[in-house]
Amino acid sequence: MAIERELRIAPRRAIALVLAGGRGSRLKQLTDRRAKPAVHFGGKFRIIDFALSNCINSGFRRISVITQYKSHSLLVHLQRGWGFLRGEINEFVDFLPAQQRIDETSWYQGTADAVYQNLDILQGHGAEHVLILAGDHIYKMDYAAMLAWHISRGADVTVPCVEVPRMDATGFGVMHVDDHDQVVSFLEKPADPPAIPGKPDKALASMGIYVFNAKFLYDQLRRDAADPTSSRDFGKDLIPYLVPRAKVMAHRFQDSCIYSQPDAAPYWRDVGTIDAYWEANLDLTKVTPDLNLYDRQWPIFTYQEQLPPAKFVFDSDDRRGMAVDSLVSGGCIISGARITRSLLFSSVRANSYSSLTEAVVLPQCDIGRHARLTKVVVDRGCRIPDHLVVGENPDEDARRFHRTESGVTLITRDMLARLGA
Ligand code: ADQ
Ligand code: ADP
Repeated sequence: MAIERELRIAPRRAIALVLAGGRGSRLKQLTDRRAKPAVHFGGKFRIIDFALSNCINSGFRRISVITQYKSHSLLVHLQRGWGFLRGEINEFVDFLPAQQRIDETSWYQGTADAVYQNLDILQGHGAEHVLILAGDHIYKMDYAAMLAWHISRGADVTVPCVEVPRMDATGFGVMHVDDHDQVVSFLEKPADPPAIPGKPDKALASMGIYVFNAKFLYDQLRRDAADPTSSRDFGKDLIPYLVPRAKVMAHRFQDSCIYSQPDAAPYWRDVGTIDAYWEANLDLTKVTPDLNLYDRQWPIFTYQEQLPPAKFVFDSDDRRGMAVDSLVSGGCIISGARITRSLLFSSVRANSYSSLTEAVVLPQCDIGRHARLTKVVVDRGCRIPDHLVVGENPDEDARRFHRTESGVTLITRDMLARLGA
């Protein structure tokens, strides 16, 4: 009975730290002015909303977001959308910007340093467990189930993991586990990732998030900070150091646990590149997307402006404005334009004779008359000039915009300004 109660209240007694300071440089110009966790996703969300919603849905109510790189857009979003927790009953989402609390000369170095520099604040909360999360993954996960698993296994640290194609694992921490799922080896971003025994094409990748017993974490952060050879990173330093010395357990990721369909593949995406970002957004336009955003048991919370409904109108030439296999958000007006397999964020205007195909269009864009865009990501606030054609001439697209090898073109305001548009 006592253990059941302990497991039930553990999320309320824990603290969740969301690391949101990284740039995500592989997202190219999309993160020129905002950190990756602030990047828009899925028509009305920001990437960080997924980790934060998982916290709320799992019963974690004390959440600190650690920020560093270009945090303005992220902070505005969090202040507007995530202020609903109640301080008077010890619930909060607060911010820990890099502020040189310990070493007056440096910003956060690695991820472990970002936590270490806030040790005094963290200890002040008197938490029993610390959940360390990344603000830059898209997934739905029951952190309470993971914490209960961590407690019941008597672990010092728990690292959730997913099976990924072996050669995709070069960007991840890759581990081996024993028969009881205790981690026996951990290699951060190996050039030649070791396969899972018996599964030569798969590797077991760390999701880059961790459950720690609080006191154990604080001791380890102090030890790491005193080690001049450490780069102060969880994946590069702390976890590999701990694997042979402590009880580090690997927890198999399950898609928001009890709520997912029994046969659904677990959904976890690090939308770290323009291609992955475009694909994950476009996936939502499929009849049955891999990510279910319509699950009322596991809602994704966000800030949303008050906007009128999307509107589809005939233009003055009697041309029908229409969208098929597409998601169109509030405030959009589709006037005589054709939208196919596309995802439009809020307040996009698509004007007469324009067409969008496999386009991801961020908020407040204006698509000029006769513009024809295919396989694009259009950053917030772009005014696409009349007659612009993208997606039909790779060389020209690469010269004017950022075009990936697989043929997705990213268009930003700065690129359009350089064109004189
Ligand atoms: P990476 O994703 O490469 O690998 P990293 O770039 O350190 O890890 O980012 C982790 C998280 O911390 C991100 O949410 C980022 O925004 C944030 N962050 C990065 N530097 C920060 C700083 N100085 N201050 C505050 N926040 C910061 C990690 C692990 C791998 C694992 C992958 C899974 O190291 O082992 O496989 O995540 O994606
Ligand atoms: P969001 O991330 O909300 O979509 P924007 O795309 O408008 O916001 O801008 C991202 C960040 O860059 C914001 O913090 C904004 O203040 C800043 N910003 C926008 N335009 C400029 C500019 N021309 N020069 C410098 N900073 C800018």
